[in-house]
Amino acid sequence: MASAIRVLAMDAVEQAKAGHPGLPMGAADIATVLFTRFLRFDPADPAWPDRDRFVLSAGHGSMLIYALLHLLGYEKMTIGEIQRFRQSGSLTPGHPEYGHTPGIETTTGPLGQGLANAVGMAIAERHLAALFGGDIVDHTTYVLASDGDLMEGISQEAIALAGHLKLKKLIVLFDDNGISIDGPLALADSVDQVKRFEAAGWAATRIDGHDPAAIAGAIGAAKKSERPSLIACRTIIGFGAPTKAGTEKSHGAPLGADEVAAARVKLGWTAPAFEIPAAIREQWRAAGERGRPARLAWQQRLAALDPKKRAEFERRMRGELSDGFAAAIGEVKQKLAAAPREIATRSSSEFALETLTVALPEMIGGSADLTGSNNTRTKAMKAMSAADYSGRFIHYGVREHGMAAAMNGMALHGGIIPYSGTFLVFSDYCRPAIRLAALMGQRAIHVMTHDSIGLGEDGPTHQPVEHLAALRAIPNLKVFRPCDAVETVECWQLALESKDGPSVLALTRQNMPQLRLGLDTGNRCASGAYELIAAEGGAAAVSLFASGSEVAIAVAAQRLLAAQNISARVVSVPCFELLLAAPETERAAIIGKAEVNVAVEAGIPQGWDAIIGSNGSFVGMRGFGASAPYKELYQHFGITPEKVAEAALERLKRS
Ligand SMILES: Cc1ncc(C[n+]2csc(CCOP(=O)(O)OP(=O)(O)O)c2C)c(N)n1
Repeated sequence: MASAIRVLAMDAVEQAKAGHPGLPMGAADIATVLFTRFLRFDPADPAWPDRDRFVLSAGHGSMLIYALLHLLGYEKMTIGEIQRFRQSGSLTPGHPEYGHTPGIETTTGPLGQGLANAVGMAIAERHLAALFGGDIVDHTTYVLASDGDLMEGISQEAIALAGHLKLKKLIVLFDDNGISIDGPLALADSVDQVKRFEAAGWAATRIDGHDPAAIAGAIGAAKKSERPSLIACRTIIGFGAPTKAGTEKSHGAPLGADEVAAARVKLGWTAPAFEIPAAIREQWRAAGERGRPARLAWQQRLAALDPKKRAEFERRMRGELSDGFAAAIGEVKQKLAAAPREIATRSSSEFALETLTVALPEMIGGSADLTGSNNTRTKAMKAMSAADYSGRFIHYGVREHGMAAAMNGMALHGGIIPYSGTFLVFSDYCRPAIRLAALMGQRAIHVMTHDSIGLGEDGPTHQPVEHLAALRAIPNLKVFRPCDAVETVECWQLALESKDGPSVLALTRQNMPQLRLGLDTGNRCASGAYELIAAEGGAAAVSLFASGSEVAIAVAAQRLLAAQNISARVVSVPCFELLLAAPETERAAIIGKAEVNVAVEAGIPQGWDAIIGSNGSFVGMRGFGASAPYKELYQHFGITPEKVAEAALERLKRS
């Protein structure tokens, strides 16, 4: 059965003239034991909520999972798809892609991410089991990880968190083949992975990864462990290839016709390319049917559940917001209309979260050790711990990258809307995971506070400058920068409603006046930008655009211009992506037709030309920040109403 995986992998790579045969050939025995004897799944319903999860963290070995899906009877994974490995539109892209191929739990390729996603999946499982009971939620998360996965820094964050939370239903099968692209691992690494995992609180063992009995024994023991488990499976990369096995030559290139033919002989495989002998195919199909009774029994248990509880479970797994959500938004807005607040937007966010997290119990908050600064923990939230998985606040520790990747795992698992906190400047530490959330269309919400030089004395290491632009560059990520308490709740609403992608909420440390007074029942941030203040007396000569903390500066600049009889309007721009996605006529109306456009934002200008045009004037940052009280910094860098008014006047003179 394992040889079937091996030949499919080498044949598909050969046909595509690209790909990685080595890992699938080396890990075939591990995968065969796991998928035929342990993994609980049903090809007839790849999204069955209580299935075991399998994450191929070493995504370059994609042919391993494609071969498995084909052999196990996932309907869409035909032999034709295997033959079209890496070709346009096939279900077998170079690296496994979530949402593209049924049976793929997460997009992998950037090493280390899958392992960290799996930690999030295992957290989600424990949390939902605590809420809905073991009859409904009781599954294991398995990972196949390579040397590369374990060399990546993110793996340390992930395993430390998993060990700390005692995620006993997480089992990592380490393809311990001692080879990476450059050659023997000894060139670059000499870590004892078993000791490393043990130090992080895992159960860890070392076995022969080509011995089915040893593999089964180790998985069986891991399933009984009270801790997460590492099984280091000593394997030979490219197993079966007569001259290239055990070397990097089998890692990332076709083996070549002669080697493939010789491997067939060595493996005792006589069938031609892409043909699986009937007897072996049957055994695989039988393995694929193993999980059906378990799924049907689970469905019966779900059907027997208290109807309210069942409806709630199903709603959460569908990712739909609760009926109480709209009312919760309305309630926060009403409070702000009745008693306006001059507070930092990070505090406005906390104010909104106090109500939203009650309406949406699926929101699981957290922070990378900046809870008191990010204001992401609401009063009623208990911390999640190994002793109590029902807690809804995760102390991620100083592990921004692991946090963002675990959030992706929770979102992918379903039933949870993860949100987190760190400083905006550390978005760089989360970026690879945020990018993958965007690629996979996952709703992970990042609260990122201290969003500019406005954070003040911590200085240039902590002051984001290029971060808004860098985040806006990620497709399918929404970057929100609200200007006051009302915009903050509106941006939260939009982030929560963005079912198909992640969001960043960039929030201030410093207080902001509430600019939106009165009650707006609609969401003015929904089109990404809107006219906050119209020009007095007819058409505007100047349009002033700003986001977040600089909107108040634009408002003050408008008054300065008015004193000189220049009519200006102020447009608040809380979300570029929504504005740029708005219908052309709507966008044109928001941007307006003033003679002069000026934008102000305490960041670099990159990206603003899409709004203000190449003739627009930009007031903001051109280099790094500095260490001083924030009001002085705004003066020092010339981000002031006077400078904005000056910029407008200068442009008017020139035009
Ligand atoms: C973050 C990241 N860096 C680099 C790569 C490119 N890459 C793909 S596989 C690999 C290493 C291969 O070694 P290993 O993980 O041991 O896999 P094996 O050779 O056993 O298949 C590298 C560096 C990547 N996919 N992700």
